[in-house]
Amino acid sequence: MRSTSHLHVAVVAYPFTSHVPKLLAVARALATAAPSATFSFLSTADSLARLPAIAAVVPGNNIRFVEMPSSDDDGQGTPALRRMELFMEAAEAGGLRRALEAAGDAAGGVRVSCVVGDAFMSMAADAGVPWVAVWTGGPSTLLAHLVGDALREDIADHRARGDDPLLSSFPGLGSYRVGDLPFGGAGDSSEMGRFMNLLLGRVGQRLPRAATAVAVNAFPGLLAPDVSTALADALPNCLPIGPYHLLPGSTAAAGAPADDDDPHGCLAWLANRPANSVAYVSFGTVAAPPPDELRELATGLEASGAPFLWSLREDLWPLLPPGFLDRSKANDSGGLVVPWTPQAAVLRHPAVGAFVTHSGWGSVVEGMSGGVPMVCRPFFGDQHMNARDVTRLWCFGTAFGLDGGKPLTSGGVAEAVASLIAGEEEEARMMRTRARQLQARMVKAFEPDGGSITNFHKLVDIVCAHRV
Ligand code: U2F
Repeated sequence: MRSTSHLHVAVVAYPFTSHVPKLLAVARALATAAPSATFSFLSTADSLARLPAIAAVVPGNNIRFVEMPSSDDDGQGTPALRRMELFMEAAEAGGLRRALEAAGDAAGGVRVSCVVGDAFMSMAADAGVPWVAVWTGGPSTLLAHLVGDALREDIADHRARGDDPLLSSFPGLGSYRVGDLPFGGAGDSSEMGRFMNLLLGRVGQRLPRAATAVAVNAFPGLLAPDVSTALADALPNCLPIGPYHLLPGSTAAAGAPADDDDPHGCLAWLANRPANSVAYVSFGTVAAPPPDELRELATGLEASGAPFLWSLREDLWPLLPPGFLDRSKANDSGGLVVPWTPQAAVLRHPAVGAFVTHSGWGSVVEGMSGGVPMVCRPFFGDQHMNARDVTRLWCFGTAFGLDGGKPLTSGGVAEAVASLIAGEEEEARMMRTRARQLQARMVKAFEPDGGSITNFHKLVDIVCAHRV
């Protein structure tokens, strides 16, 4: 246990989508490892209000929650993109610095000695104290953002010509295609695309210049060697400590979620299903399939013959095929559709045998931690690169929509799900085996001398080395 007098660490969240719980998992782990230090967790009031009560509980009771102003707007009815823009403009214009000062005042005048911040909050580079950045997305995508403009220029020609070569001239990116990249695609001309490009462009410039260390949500040895090497070359103290949801002090490490984290009774429903029989479906917190795909997916799930648990935003339920929800409510179809699940626990449940996912990075590593093979349907951002890794590097799943081919159809879903769950063919058997092998490697990484734990202790030392 470290001597931590006058140590005040601010953990700064990017207060949108699923970034807050991921940063909180890191904060809880650090606060557990350094119980005499003070931790201030900074996020907006509404994002903090959405966290389950259990999130605040750590043995040393040393995390305090500090509200960051969301914007001049009241947030009610303001579109999500506008709220993100207003928040980031304010944070860039001195808002983060003022929030750190306020955190110091609230801690009895003990100034913040180190910022551990979501890499999206890259204005922390100018906060005047060491900045430890936490990357929540796919690590290969981080590499693409670090190359940034050089890569954009190179791919513009390819896109204009409509070819899709491997990115062999960029270290670490040689297994990916132009079409896998998180920027430069059709979505980039959207308002959201422009906002994310600006935000991630700043991240790519500031991280190598100003970060003291960068945490990534992977365990050592998971990434392809050329990706790991390129990240280590580009970044100071690049530390794979993940998956973050398994770090010491996390709810996953502590066991099953509290009942109020499972208001729709998903775990009880799973308890009545045979091992490896259920298809779990979720597209995370942002992505939504277009209406025709949603219907194809629903029809395909029913046709697969597998029981399914589907986390789907309620505003999309009216788009499901006629009678689908009634059949699932009556349990005739063997399905359960709910607006939210305790996903990490669901994926660790023995009944789950396949995961239909948007391949957001958090979902990919949660699926691995359950040893569950995947069907990917990537939409935007890092999701194509993540799906590429699932299908070609780790080979424990299939994908729709990679290389511009194989769109999601009901027949494709039925076949992929049935095959991953119980297919006798060699490929399906191998995918199930590889999923279990990845899970076993992840478990090893969290043993006392495992790779993630060793790196986590290095991170704790870096964070605790700075005091006021
Ligand atoms: C964006 O990701 P998302 O929030 O859409 O996706 P994930 O990284 O997969 O994280 C989703 C989290 O939400 C949780 C789930 C994950 O931790 O356990 N969750 C849940 O608990 N219950 C549910 O019913 C549904 C989800 C972006 F879209 C991705 O491309 C990026 O990789 C990601 C990076 O942070 O951010």
